[in-house]
Amino acid sequence: MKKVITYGTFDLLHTGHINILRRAKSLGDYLIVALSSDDFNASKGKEAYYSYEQRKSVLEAIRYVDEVIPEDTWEQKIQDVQKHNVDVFVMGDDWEGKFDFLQDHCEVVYLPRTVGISTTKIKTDLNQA
Ligand code: C2G
Repeated sequence: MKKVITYGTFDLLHTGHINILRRAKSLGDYLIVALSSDDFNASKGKEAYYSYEQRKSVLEAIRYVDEVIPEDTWEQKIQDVQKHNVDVFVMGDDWEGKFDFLQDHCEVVYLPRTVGISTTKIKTDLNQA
């Protein structure tokens, strides 16, 4: 079984998230999403609209997602790859190059972001509505 992992906040789920999840799953047979905890988001300077548990429930309902684990630190990725026997690490290309250190442990793939949509844009547009 070829296992894929990706990381993120996945707040206010949108087609950009769905597109990366679909493409990540297409690279293997089993997709793990390491979902940013509320505390980790705070350390990223992000405050998600939905709580970790709410975001987790949404992700678990997506056909491409096989497992959701918590992302609590920047430093857990190597341990996650080893612990879950991950073959492929996937992120959007806004992170291009940032996680190349994982190449010693698994394949590292950066996929083009979906243009024109983001959680930040949703919040901004709604504030102006
Ligand atoms: N994404 C995308 N297209 C968009 C928006 C997001 O492909 N229009 C991708 C991002 O590149 C990322 C994933 O969707 O791979 C999740 O995005 P976020 O929830 O914004 O996650 P982020 O804040 O980038 O956190 O340790 C890594 C971090 O947890 C990543």
